[in-house]
Amino acid sequence: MGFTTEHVRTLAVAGHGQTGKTTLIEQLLLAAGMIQKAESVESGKTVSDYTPEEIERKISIYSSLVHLNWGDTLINLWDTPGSADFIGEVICAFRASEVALMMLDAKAGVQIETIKLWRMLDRRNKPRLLFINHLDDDRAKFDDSVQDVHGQFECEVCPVTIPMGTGASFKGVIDVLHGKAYETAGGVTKEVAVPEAFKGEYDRAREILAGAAAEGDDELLVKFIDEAGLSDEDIVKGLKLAIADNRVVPAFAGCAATGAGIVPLLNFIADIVPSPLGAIEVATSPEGSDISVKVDPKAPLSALVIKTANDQFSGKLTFLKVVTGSLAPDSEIYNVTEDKKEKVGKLFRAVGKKLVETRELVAGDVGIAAKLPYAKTNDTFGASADIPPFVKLRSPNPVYSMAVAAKDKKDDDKLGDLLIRSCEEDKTLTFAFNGETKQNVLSGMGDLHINIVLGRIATQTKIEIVTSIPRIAYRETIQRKAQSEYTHKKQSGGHGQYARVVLSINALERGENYSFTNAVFGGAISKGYIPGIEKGVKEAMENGVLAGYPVVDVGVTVLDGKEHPVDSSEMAFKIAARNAFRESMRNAGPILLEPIMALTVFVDNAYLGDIMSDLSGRRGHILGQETLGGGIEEIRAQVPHHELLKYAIDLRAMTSGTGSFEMAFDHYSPISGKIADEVIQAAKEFIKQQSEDE
Ligand SMILES: Nc1nc2c(ncn2[C@@H]2O[C@H](COP(=O)(O)OP(=O)(O)O)[C@@H](O)[C@H]2O)c(=O)[nH]1
Ligand SMILES: [Mg+2]
Repeated sequence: MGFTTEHVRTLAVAGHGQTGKTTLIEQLLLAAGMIQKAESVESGKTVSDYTPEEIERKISIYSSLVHLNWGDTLINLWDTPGSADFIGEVICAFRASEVALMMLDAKAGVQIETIKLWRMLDRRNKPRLLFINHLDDDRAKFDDSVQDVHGQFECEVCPVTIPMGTGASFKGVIDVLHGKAYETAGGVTKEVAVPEAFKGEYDRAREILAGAAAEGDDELLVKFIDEAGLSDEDIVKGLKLAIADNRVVPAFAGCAATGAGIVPLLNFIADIVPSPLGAIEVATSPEGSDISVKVDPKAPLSALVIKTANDQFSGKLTFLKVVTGSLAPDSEIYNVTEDKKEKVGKLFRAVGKKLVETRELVAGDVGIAAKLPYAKTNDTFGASADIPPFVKLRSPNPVYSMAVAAKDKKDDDKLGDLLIRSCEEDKTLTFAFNGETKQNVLSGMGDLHINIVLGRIATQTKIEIVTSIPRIAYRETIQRKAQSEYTHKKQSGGHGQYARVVLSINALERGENYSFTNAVFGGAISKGYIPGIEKGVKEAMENGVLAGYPVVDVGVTVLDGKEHPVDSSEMAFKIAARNAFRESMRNAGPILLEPIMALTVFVDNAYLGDIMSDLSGRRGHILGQETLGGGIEEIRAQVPHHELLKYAIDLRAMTSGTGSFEMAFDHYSPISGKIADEVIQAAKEFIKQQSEDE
């Protein structure tokens, strides 16, 4: 069945882990008749947690796509993981969706990942709905949860549905917009009149909703004030504008375990949530500037690869969003990013792992193409090669790394290929050979993330993988000025070699890296040999004199020298310069520099003291601390990278799994004494080991 763009809705269901996202999706599918029975996450049989990794761990790891029909509306939903380890999957789902449906646990209110995800949505200015779940729990607090979100994010939150009781007395929800109540018992929901006992609450909620709807529209505002209220139609009209402009966050009450609150949510999505029509994707013009591309079914085809995945049964799956035009099965399209033609075979919609063939994906819709050979996450497809490519998503900085190798050396290449393929699917994963430390390093969003990637490869291929904590990329620099000279001379028999270089080195500001000045006076060295000298200096700077780490923040000035009319060469000057540099460095107070990371930690207030003292034990420098809503603390600090290699694991242990952090390289800072001695000793052993291996 074909859908027009106006009839499509795409939402990403997101929120802190355990808030009930996967369970909610079961109920939404059940209500729409897509499945016959809602399964629990514990049973391992839910539609959206279907991979072996998810079933084993009972959490969502990948963003899975489902769709359902509600009246004549097609609703696409992404079930996203709540753990920060899998944020890459959430980012993909956000990109594919016009709106996010944020899940909140009514007994916990705003939680750490709620804050991080909300900030991400703010940066994208993405409208969102709020589903306040777990209202059957005795500790559930609906109004407090609304206030929590309002206070934390300084946004207008207006309930569209409100609960009838909470905990054991929770009966269902009242649809404030249509003045109806929905009672849920024994898995069955029936529509009833608003009970007398809730009339007062209903009236108050209706007033708030009407006020929110009136706000952005002068005509509605006049009506609201003059007529002391708005009609259902006027509220719908006002809310549509308010949501599209991201001015209001409509909130819903419910219980995903029983399906309470589902029907009014689906009605709202179909009637009021904006369709993709006119939504904007940013692309890059041939001149390199940003251009806005509006979702438009009438323009020629363009589409965006949201992500790719490898399915056990169907092979490679490409999840894509059509931005303009429409995509038909058995067509030929152009992969603009890879500069290749792609043959599209069948097209599908998904219900988790189940794929349903579709005849068309219209602008704004999301779906799946199977077995496209070239497609990679972030690629752009077009009707022709001249379609401007969409901008690539930026991925967050990795927070956890592992050095990896195959136990059996002959598997190393295969392991490398598989990891490179994983990085193409998952943009928060990087795999690279670090020439400095001579290690293959896999980096990602946490130890769980890395272990799942490696675990999947190990089970699928039987390659035994050895992991270790990666070596740190230290640097070396100098503390003072020094000068030295070196004469390279080999003049016994045949064509000789001769070069003499006098140079001085001085310390530069941190981060300035390198400068090279030729101050040779009166032609003591011909101009033609200067590049050879610079090459020699640069070579010497690749391995410092302390522990063989790259040398940074040094200014080099060539002062004088001498050449021989026959025996001098670029090579001879390079060798002389290299030695002169090393000699100077030894005399210039060489020191080690270690990388310092900018760290942001989010923890519940109860752990603040522990985290602070732990950070000082890690030689951390606290920059600031802020109390956020919901009893959450945000701590910003600078901490040596060396002290953070296992922070993902340690923070989890210290906070019973609730803490979360982000980090990025900040600067290099000197180390001395025992800490430096250990680094130097370890580097010497490593270099010795390397030469023995060769
Ligand atoms: N009592 C109750 N349990 C719920 C509710 N929603 C989800 N759960 C349970 O909470 C746990 C986490 O749910 P899940 O859907 O996996 O959360 P997700 O991590 O957000 O996807 C599971 O044990 C669910 O059965 C609810 O509204 N009430
Ligand atoms: Mg889940």
